[in-house]
Amino acid sequence: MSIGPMNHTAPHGGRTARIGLWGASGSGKTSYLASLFVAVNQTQGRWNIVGVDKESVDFLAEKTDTLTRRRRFPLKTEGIQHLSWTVMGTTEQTVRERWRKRTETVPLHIQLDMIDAPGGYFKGAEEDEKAGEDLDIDIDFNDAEDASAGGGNTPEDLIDQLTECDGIIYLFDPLRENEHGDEFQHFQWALQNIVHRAAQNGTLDGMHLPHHLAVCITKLDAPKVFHTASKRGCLTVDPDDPYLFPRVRDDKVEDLFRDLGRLSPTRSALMVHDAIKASFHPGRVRYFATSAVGFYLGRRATRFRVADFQNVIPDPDERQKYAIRGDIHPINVLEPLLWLGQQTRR
Ligand SMILES: Nc1nc2c(ncn2[C@@H]2O[C@H](COP(=O)(O)OP(=O)(O)OP(=O)(O)O)[C@@H](O)[C@H]2O)c(=O)[nH]1
Ligand SMILES: [Mg+2]
Repeated sequence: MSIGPMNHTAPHGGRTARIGLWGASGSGKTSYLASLFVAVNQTQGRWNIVGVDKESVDFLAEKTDTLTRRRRFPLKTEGIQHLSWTVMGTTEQTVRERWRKRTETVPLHIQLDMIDAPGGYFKGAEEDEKAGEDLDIDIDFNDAEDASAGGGNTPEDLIDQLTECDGIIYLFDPLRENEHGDEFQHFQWALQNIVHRAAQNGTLDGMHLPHHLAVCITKLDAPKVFHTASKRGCLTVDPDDPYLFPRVRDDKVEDLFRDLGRLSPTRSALMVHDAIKASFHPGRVRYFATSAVGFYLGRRATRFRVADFQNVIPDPDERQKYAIRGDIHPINVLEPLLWLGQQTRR
């Protein structure tokens, strides 16, 4: 597995999928990216990832270290950060011959240009103060100067950049929504501006945005989210997973999104769900239930135990609000990226 830099010209000649991350402050955007290297490693050699430039190489190396060795979460993002990675693997392709069809395995390289910005930007110019309260500010891997490299650095610039993306990963944090109930406020400011910009650019596809959208429920490992998914009968296990970690059934994720939305004081996530339906092409939206850190697995345990699953605990050093208890086992971190990468190649 490599995180070294590579030549910017893709060896496969494939096109780059530009992907933006969208989500309120503290919804888990940076943690999601920070867990990507481990998520790729989990595939046991089926996928590999390399940084395209130094900033992207350093991001993977530093953030992986933060989550896995230091067992801490990344700090609140300052400014817009551009990251560029190539994810390499193989895919099955159907080949039509004269009398029959057959599948063959072909190399697949997905160029990802990612944008990570502070969640406060999705509400417009006004700063989100609440989200920073629980985060430590003395160790900063997100150098503000680096972060502003490669494009403007205001909420309006972020809207421009998202409008130009092929795919968007929208992170919905049910814990934040449960506490603040302001998801729709965040969502609609950005959405209305993206639609407006796409209309100006002439890229609207009828009444829909041209983007593919991966809607990711974050923090599945958190007890409130996990128990809701469990009570609603949404959980399943992948028999190929040696640790038998629970996952949300593909056909239940969208229902879970609505169920979690109903638990919030304002039910604003229900309006987000309706707004997604109104603005994105139905065939271009997919829901995922994710966790950057995944469930806890005891040192000697060989499989998931529902009696002891929490991998996020109060920080014993009290430097940050939370710390990570054991190894991380990202859930559905690579999958949305592969889905977006594959969709946008077509
Ligand atoms: N339980 C759990 N908590 C998480 C997870 N990912 C992130 N968190 C928590 O959410 C907090 C915020 O995560 P970040 O990744 O910084 O969120 P962000 O969206 O990048 O935030 P901004 O940069 O402020 O917009 C972390 O400090 C953790 O406390 C996860 O997978 N599980
Ligand atoms: Mg961040």
